[in-house]
Amino acid sequence: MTKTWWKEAVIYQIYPRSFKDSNGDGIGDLGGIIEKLDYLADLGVDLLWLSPIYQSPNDDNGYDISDYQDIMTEFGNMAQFEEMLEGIHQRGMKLMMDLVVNHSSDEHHWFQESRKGPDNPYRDYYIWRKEKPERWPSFFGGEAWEYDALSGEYYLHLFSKKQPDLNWENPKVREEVYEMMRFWLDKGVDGFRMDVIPFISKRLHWPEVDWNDFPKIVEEVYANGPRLHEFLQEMKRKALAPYDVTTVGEAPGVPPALGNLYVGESRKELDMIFHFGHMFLDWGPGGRFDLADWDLKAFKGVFNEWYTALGEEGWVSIFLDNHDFPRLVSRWGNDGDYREESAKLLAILLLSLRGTPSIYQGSEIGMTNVALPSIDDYRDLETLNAWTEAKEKGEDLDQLFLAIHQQGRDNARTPIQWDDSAQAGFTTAKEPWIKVNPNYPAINAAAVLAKPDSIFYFYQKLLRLRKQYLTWVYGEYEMIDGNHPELYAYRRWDEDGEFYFYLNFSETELTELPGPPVEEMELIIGNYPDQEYAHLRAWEARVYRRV
Ligand code: ISL
Ligand code: CA
Repeated sequence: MTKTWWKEAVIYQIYPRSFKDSNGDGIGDLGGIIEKLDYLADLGVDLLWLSPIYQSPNDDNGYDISDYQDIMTEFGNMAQFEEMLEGIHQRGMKLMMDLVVNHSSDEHHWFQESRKGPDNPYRDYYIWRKEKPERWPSFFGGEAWEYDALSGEYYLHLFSKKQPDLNWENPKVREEVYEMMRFWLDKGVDGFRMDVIPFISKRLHWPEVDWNDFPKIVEEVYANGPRLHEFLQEMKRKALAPYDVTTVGEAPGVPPALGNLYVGESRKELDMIFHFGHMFLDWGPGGRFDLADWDLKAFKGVFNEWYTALGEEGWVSIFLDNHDFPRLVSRWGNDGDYREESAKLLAILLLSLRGTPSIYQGSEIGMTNVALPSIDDYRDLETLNAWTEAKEKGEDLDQLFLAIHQQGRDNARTPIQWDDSAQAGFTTAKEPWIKVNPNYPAINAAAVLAKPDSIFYFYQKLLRLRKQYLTWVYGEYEMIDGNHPELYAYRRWDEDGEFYFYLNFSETELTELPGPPVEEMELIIGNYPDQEYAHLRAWEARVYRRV
């Protein structure tokens, strides 16, 4: 296994709109990030990933970009960007930008030109068809092909209507993207997280698809297209190779068996991918708002399968939540009586599976899902589109509202709770762009910073342990008692050491711990103040080193 800085690094994802507002307009911004760099350095993370900060009409909060080489006016300007980058580097951290090049905004001048008609020089920057391919569903509801009256044809948008897909078959598009990447690389950024990168190569025979099996459509029609790997290799050669930077591809629709095509070391494509299996365990066939139960066995199975499939050849980035999913403690843990314990347990898991961990902002203070009282409080277009669609179809809105509370993307997008003052100290404005979670008086950064055994310091400690014990990074991984419905136990080992991880994903007291007698091992960290050797209490997690 080759050793590199990005395997040893820990990512911290910032969703700038909700991180910290520095100028009182209710919207997080670069000034806010600059204010909090010491906080992040103190936590001990290495690589900051910023969700998009480019010019955007914000149909999808910046994932619809109208100018790739300018900073979103609401977030600040290029001078502030440079100040921020310098501040990050001064503190020994690195910066990863979000690269959203499957699609642009419809307000990008390329699309404005492209719409004008078949003779426009930008026509082939996007994907136009006189006849509409049938039954292609978009991720955000409705069809993925939209009629454009000005041009008299249909264009493809896998996401919202305001996110037309770029035509990667056109070499000019590819050159534009590489040039834009070099613009940021020359400024000194340290890498890219690539939005839905498996989707950039399209299946040009435009197959008709079975509308009812969305995950299958994603995997077999939208992702892993015929020229994908050619494009990624070209991107590596033409844009990335001369720089010492790293890349993480967001990889929905990529099954484990295809993983090494993306991240296999010899392929020279991407360094890592975010794999998705666990993110869909609690989705029914109807998708995100079709609530289903998940079970620990399947959850463990996802990580096992990826570990086995990649072997010593490829690398992943591990995430348990991000800006598109519920908060990790609410989804995989218990955000009621055992919020602290289960948040710490999940921190152990996140930081000790094989792969580069990605911490989502707010996890380190134990932030939870939110149940905002009215649909009018919601901002995410996926949520709002689902609501409109359900209303039109006369579906059960109460049930949908429950599902929104449980699964909606805005769960992860409420402002970071900095302290217990008005608006959680996120903004001095009367109203932030989205409501603050009402639990902020109890759950906030000031509170965890004042409490020595808090979730924050637990993360800090784990981050140090990960640096101290590189076995947690490079060591082999083996699940123990994989069929256990409540216990997630595993072993990590190499020539420098051997570690046993015991995580109780339940309130049931577990009395039989598999593996060597724990009395004979050294306790490295645990989420209870003491250890009762033979028992793993509710949501208890302990890590041992064999001596
Ligand atoms: O959340 C999902 C579907 O509802 C995922 O299946 C999918 O990974 C996600 O929609 C893709 O996410 C990325 O691209 C989107 C953007 O809205 C997300 O915020 C971004 O992370 C379009 O750019
Ligand atoms: Ca602001």
